Amino acid sequence: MATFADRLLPKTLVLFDVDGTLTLARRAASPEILKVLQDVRKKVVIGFVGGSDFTKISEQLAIDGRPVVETFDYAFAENGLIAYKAGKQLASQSFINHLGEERYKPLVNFILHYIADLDIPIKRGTFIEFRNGMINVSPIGRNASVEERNTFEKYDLERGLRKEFVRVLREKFASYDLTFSIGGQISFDVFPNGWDKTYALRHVEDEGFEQIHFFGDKTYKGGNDYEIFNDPRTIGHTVKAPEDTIRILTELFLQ
Ligand code: M1P
Repeated sequence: MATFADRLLPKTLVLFDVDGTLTLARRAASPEILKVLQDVRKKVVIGFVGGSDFTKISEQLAIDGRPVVETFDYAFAENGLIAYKAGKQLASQSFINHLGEERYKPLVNFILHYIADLDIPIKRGTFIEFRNGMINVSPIGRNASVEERNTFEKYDLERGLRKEFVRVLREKFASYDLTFSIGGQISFDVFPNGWDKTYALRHVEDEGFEQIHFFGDKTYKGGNDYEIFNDPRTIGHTVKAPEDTIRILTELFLQ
């Protein structure tokens, strides 16, 4: 059971998506939002729930080089498959253990063939990123620069490249019970059904919180914030950018 007795509202937890909610896509958080978060933390308990891996989120949310597990009470990367509370790592499962090597190999082989056959203007490197709780698949490759990302995102929006890729995978690997989630600019995440951001709630459900707020930008159906935003355990807030997050936090907790 969490105590957080130093907070004015110790039974209120506020969780945040990262990209589009606390930061611009893949960018570092602004000093302004980091200051608001630390002010809010004096009142309530705070945490982030990102789809990305822990290292990337840590870089984005670091304050003066301090580890994020010191500046957030709960840190959930890969939808909560990597989880920390008060600086200590919590036990979790892994994608490969869940799926098994025998089923994983045909999936990876199919994805790599599909990407090899895709005729897109540029390709870079790291087309599949293997993470603890998921794999991340990118047709252009995760080594793309910021400019290349932006160009690909536009190109994909016009052509529905990722949507079609995901449609094919859903059909071909229907028996695998996997979720394919387009959460960012150049890729999509693949994880077992139920391992969306609601997975993070498993780590806090016995902690005695009376209110759990969630802030996210991709709260629409198909977005990677949809499930946790609509979960009956959370009070959802949709934002379009970090400025919205600051505004709502100020209205709710800083006046
Ligand atoms: O947090 C949203 C997504 O951010 C990244 O997506 P992309 O590289 O496509 O912009 C990835 O880390 C992805 O896993 C994550 O869901």
